[in-house]
Amino acid sequence: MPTALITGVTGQDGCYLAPRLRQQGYRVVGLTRQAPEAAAASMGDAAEGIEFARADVRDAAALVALLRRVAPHEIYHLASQSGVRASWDDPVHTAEVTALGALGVLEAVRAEAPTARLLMASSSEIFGRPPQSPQSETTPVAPVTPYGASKAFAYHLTCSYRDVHGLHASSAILFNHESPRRGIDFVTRKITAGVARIAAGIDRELPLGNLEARRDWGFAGDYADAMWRMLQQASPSDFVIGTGETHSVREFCEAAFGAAGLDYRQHVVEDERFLRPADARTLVADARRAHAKLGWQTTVTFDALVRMMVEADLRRVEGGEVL
Ligand code: GDR
Repeated sequence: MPTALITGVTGQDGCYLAPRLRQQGYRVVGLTRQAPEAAAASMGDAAEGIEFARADVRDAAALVALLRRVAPHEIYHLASQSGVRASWDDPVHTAEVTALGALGVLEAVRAEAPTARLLMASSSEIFGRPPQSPQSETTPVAPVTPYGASKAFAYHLTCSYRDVHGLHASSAILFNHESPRRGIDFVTRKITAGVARIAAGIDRELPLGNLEARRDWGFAGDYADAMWRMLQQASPSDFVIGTGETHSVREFCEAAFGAAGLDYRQHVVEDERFLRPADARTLVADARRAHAKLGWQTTVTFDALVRMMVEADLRRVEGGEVL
């Protein structure tokens, strides 16, 4: 039975990746900062069959000891401070967790598990405000945010550890990916939770930042599939993962409010508190390499994704959950 170690297992992507690996017969060890009971509770059904290990990714010695004990065949490094807006509020913390945490994982793998396969969860934010659209594996890395710069640091060192130390290490350059498990601070979930509250009469308005920002939004379950496929390749390499379709925040609002029979223009208000010091304007993936080499395809359209998220939040509010 192969063993997979997933860092940041309680996050959205871990909740899709862990059950997928379990279904395929992996032993899955999930790294979390939380107590195992709290981690399992936050993951719900997705926690089934996972062995939890507790450590902070900034603790290099703990990572080394963990790899020695677990002896993983595959490592998925998903742990991160993943809020772009939040990275402006605390850039040093972001760099410690997202940049130095990734370096600690690379070092631990080099020292204790040099034959394991490593997947670094990277981000389209490494491209900043790219001169070309769509973005592919050859687009220049030029981040404009503390989060993007931290992910770029991890990306460059993953290339370097692969070339210099011969690790089977690959970066998945993931564009925005969403689901009903998305954190409430990200714009898609903020919108669908807002729709559910407004539909239930709990709220009337939804304050948002830049409505014209465009993103390539896919379904998180498909991105977990891409990560697994990447580690099944004989040789390591980096892949851009995204749908190739772009929509504005405004279009997301229109679709999400529309799915609940509402008109977003009557509820969405622009609020400068949610504007960012710098924001990537249009990010859209050219994932042709992933299609060709990994046989990877998306399975959920933009409209289906929006409906899935709105319906899940409507059900939560109906069930008495406070969003
Ligand atoms: P992003 O995701 O920064 O792209 O990073 P987010 O959903 O936070 O923002 C997307 C776009 O929406 C605009 N926006 C708002 N965003 C938030 N959060 N709240 C608002 O009220 C709001 N109004 C408008 C933003 O300005 C932005 O343009 C995500 C994260 O998951 C990263 O970890 C990941 O690496 C990238 O996607 C790919």
